[in-house]
Amino acid sequence: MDVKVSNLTDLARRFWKEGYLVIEDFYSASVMAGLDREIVNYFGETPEYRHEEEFLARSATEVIPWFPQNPDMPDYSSKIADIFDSLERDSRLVNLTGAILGDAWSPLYSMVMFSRQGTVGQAWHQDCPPEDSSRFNLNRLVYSRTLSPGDGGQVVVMPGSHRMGVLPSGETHENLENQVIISPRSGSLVLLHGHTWHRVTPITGNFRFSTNFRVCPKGTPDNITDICVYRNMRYRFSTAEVLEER
Ligand SMILES: O=C(O)CCC(=O)C(=O)O
Ligand SMILES: [Fe+2]
Repeated sequence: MDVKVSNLTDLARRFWKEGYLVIEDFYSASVMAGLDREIVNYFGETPEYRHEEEFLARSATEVIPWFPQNPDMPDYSSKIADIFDSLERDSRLVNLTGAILGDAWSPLYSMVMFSRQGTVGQAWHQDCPPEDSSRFNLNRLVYSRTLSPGDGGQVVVMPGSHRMGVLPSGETHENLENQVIISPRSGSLVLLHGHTWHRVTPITGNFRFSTNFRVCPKGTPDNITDICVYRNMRYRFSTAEVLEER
């Protein structure tokens, strides 16, 4: 897809109205094939969980994270990190990010999130607490394979919810009125505001994963996504602790 300077303003306006933006065919099939190969190679079909048991049980979220660009990780490989770096350096992605956040923004890290076949996906959540509207992360999600509705693993968002405050408490995977279901396609880029209510439907087909190049406005603490808001709790990852029951 052509992300031209001339339509950057329009794309940014759409993002700020809806709290998310989907651009199909952003990356080419050959680039996606290379990314897909590395991720499948890293995880295999049935990787082990790394989150605390309590989190997995309570959050109704089954993901296994990988931070391929983080040199402090024991499994870091500069050759693999290069692949992620080159996707992130794409000038169209850089320009679009700047159009949305302004010039002052900083990268967080990239994160691949893997979900095994037959698992629940991800419950409704906000990546960080929404009380201060100036403090948020921006997800820049890339999908290397197409997931049709029958495969599950669909991304569900609530349009405009980045301005609607805290996600109401309730059922973790409930269908909400006005929700929008995004079917990721190979090469799709999905931009998602961290305060936007979102979830991932159960994985009925093969395993699925997303690659997220997270960024935030400059001056945002780099642990901005440490506390996640679910419908039944607020959870802090660094201390593996339920901060609030809801
Ligand atoms: O895996 C996805 O499609 C969505 C991931 C997500 O919720 C996030 O990156 O914050
Ligand atoms: Fe999220």
